[in-house]
Amino acid sequence: MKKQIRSIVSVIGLFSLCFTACSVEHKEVPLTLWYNTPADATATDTPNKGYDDDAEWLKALPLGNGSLGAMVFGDVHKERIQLNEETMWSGSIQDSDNLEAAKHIEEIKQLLFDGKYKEATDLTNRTQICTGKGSGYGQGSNAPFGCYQTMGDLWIDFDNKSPYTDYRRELNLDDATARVSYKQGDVNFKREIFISHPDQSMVMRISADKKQQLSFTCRMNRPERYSTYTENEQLIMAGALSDGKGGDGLQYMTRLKAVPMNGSVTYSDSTLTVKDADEVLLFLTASTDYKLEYPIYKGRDFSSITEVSLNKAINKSYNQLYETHVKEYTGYFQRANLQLTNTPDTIPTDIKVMNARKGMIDPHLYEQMFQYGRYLLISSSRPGTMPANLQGIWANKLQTAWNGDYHTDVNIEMNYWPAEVTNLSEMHLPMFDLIASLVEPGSKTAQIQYNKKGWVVHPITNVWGYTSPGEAASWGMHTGAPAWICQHIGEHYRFTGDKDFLRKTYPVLKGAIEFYMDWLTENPKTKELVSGPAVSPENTFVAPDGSHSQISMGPAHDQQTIWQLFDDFAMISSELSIDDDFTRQVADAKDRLADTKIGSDGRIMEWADEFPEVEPGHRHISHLFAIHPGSQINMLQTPDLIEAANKSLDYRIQHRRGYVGWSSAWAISQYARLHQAEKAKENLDDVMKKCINPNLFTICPPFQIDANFGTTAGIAEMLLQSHVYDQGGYIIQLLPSLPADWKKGEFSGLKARGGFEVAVKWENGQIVDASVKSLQGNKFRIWYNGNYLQANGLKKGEIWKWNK
Ligand code: FUC
Repeated sequence: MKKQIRSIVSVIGLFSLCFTACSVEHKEVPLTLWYNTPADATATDTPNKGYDDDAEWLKALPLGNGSLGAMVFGDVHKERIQLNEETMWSGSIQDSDNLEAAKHIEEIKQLLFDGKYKEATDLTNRTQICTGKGSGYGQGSNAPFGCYQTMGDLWIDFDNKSPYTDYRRELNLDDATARVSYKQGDVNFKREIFISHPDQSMVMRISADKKQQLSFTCRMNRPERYSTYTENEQLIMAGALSDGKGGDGLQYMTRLKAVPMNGSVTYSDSTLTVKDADEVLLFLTASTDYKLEYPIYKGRDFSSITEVSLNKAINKSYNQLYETHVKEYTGYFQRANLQLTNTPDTIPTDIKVMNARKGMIDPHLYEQMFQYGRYLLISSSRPGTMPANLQGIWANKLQTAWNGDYHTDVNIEMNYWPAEVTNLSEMHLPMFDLIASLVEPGSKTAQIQYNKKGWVVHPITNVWGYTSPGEAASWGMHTGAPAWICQHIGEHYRFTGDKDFLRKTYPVLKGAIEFYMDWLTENPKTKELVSGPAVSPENTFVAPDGSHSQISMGPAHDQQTIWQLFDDFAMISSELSIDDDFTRQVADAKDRLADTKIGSDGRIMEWADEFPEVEPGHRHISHLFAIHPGSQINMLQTPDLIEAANKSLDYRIQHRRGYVGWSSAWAISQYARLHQAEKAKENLDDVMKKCINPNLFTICPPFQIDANFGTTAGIAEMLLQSHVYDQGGYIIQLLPSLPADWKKGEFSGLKARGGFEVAVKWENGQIVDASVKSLQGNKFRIWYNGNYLQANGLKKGEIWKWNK
C-alpha cells in the first residue's frame, strides 16, 4: 500500500522520513495466563467468608461479557464456576440528604476561614453528612445502600473421581476463552468456556477423546435467597435480593441447560445430570429486573431475556457461537499490541507471581498485565452495561468489600484510565450512562443539602442513585467528585472527536458546572474562589488548633479538578460553538480559582494552608491530580511547578507504609507524566511484587480491580502521552518515560488525543520506527527526547511514518 507524507515543517534530525511501509507489525505475544494446577473448588472459601479465605478464588480465572461474569476454578473432580451478573445489587433507593446541612454550611465556612478547624469539623459531622445508614459503613448488604453480590455458583460434580495427570488450565486473552485439560486413565478430557456478548450466554464445551466418558451432575446455589427448580428442561436458580429495608428488592434468574452428544440428560428440581455422553454443551444465561432509571430502577423482563438468549444459543453449534464471540471480542482486543520481550513464555503464571514476590519479575508479566487490564475492561464494561465497579463484575460474596460500589475519589476514574489510550473507547460509555443517571438524584442532593443549583455526588455511589455525602466528614465530603468524574467527558471527546456524544452529554456537564458556580466561595482574604467545606480525599492534617481534621476551604484537589472541569467546559463549548453568558461566567470564574501553591518545604500544598499531614505517606495523591489524570501541571508548559510536583510525589512514596495496589498504580502514571522513567518503573514493579494474585487480580487489599486498570494505564503513559494542548494541536510524546531496562520493544494501536493511532518500535532505548495515523485530520506535533517534530496538513486517514 502506498503511503503519503503530507508535509513537515521542522525535523529534529534524529529521524529520516519513511515513504515506504515501516509499520510496527503485530507479533505473537504470549497472552495466556496458564497453570499446572487447579484452583481448589472445595476449599474453605465459600461465599461470604472473610477476605482471607479468598486464596483459591484468586487463582480462578475471570470471564465476562460486560454483564455476565464467571470465575472458573478448573477443578478436575468437581468444577466450580462462581457466577456474577453486574446488577446483582441488594438495597434500594434511599433518602439520605441531610435537611440540616444548608442551614449550617455558611457557619462552617466561616469557622474554617477563621481557623477554627475543630469546631468546623464537629459541626460538619453533625450537620453535613448523610442521614440514615449511608453506605452502612461499607457493610451495606442489608442496608438500603445495598451491596454488589455474588450470583452464586455452578458446581459440576464429575462421576469419575480417579486420579489425573497432564493437567493444564489457561485463560487465553486472545480469544477470551478459559480451557482446562487433563488425563484420567487413557482418556484426555477438555473443558472450554467463554461468555459471549453477541449471544448473551455462557457457553461451555466438555469433551473427551473417547466415547461415553462424560457423566456428571450440575447444581446451582448461593449463600442465601435462592431456590432452584426445573422448567422446560432447564435448571433454574431464582430469587429476590434484600432491599435493605426488611423486604425484597431486585429479582434475578439464572438458567442452565445441557445439550449432550449421545448419552442422556435428566433434570430434577435441584440437579441437571448427564450420563455417558461423548461431548456436552452447557449454556447459562442470567439477568435481574434492574434498570438504570431513577427513581424506580426496575422493569427489565429478566425471565424472558434469559429464556430468549438461552433458546437462541442452544440452536447454534459450538463453533458458530465461538466464532461469533471471538469475532466480536477481538474486534476490540486486537486493536493494541505491546511487546517487550521475544523470549518464549515458559513459566506458569502463578509461579511468575511467586517469583515476582521475590523480586524476579518475568518481562512477560509486564505485557500480560498491560493486556490483562484491557481484557478485564472489555469483559466488565461494554456499551449498554453498568460500569466496572470496585471488583469489575467479579465478586464472590454477599458482602463485597466496600459494597463493590462506585467510589468517585479515585477508583471508578482509575477503572477507565486505560479506556481511551489503549483503544477501547466504547468500553468507556457505561461510565457516562452512570454519570447521566446521577443528574436527577444529584440535583435533589444539591438542592436539599446545600440549596445549590446543578447536581452533585460525593465519594460513593451505587446503582440506586446515591449522591449524598458519606457517613463521616473525614471522607464523606468529597466535593471534587462531580468534577473528577466529568473529566472523562472531555477525555472521551479528545480521543474520539465524537460531537454527537458531546451534544448529548453537554447538559450533564453543564449541570456539574452549575453546581460549582453556585458552590464556590470567595476567600475573604485572597478574594480567590475556593471550594469547601471539602476534603482532600481521605487525608488528615494537623490543624493550627492541634486537632486532626480533614475539612478545609480550597484543598488543592478540589481546586485542580474544578479548574480542569472549567477548562474542559471551555474546550467543549467552543467545539459545539456555544458562546453565551454562562460560558463567559465560567471562564471568569476559572481565572479567579485559587491556584496550586508551593509550600515552604518546596512541595505542592495539599491544603490552602501549610498543614502537616498526619500520615505523610497517605495512599491518596489527590493534590497531584493536576499532573495526572489532569493536565494543568505538565512538563512542557509549567516547568516552574515540576520540581515541587516531584518533591511532593517522592515524599509521599518515601513515606509509604505497606502497599495499596491502586496507589502504586497511580504513581506509575504520575511519575511517567513527570518523565521519571525509573521511578515509574519502580512503582510498576511494586505492583508486580506486592499487589498481584495468582490470577493477576490486583489487591487494595483485598482484591480491587482499579490497580489492574491503573497498571495498564500507567504502562501506556510510560510509552505515549498526549495530554498537552499547545499551538492549536495536541503534542504526542513518544516514549516519554522509557525505563533503561526496556531496551527493545514495540507497541501499536495506542491512541493519542486529537484522534491519532500511534505505533513505535525501539532498540537500545531509541526509536527505530514510528507511525502516526490521523483519524480526524487534526493538527499535532511530535515530542521525542526533548525535541519537537511538527507535522502539518496530515489529513484524516493519512499515516505519517518515519524511521531512524
Ligand atoms: C477509597 C480508598 C480505599 C479503597 C476504597 C474502595 O476510599 O481510600 O483505599 O480503595 O476507596
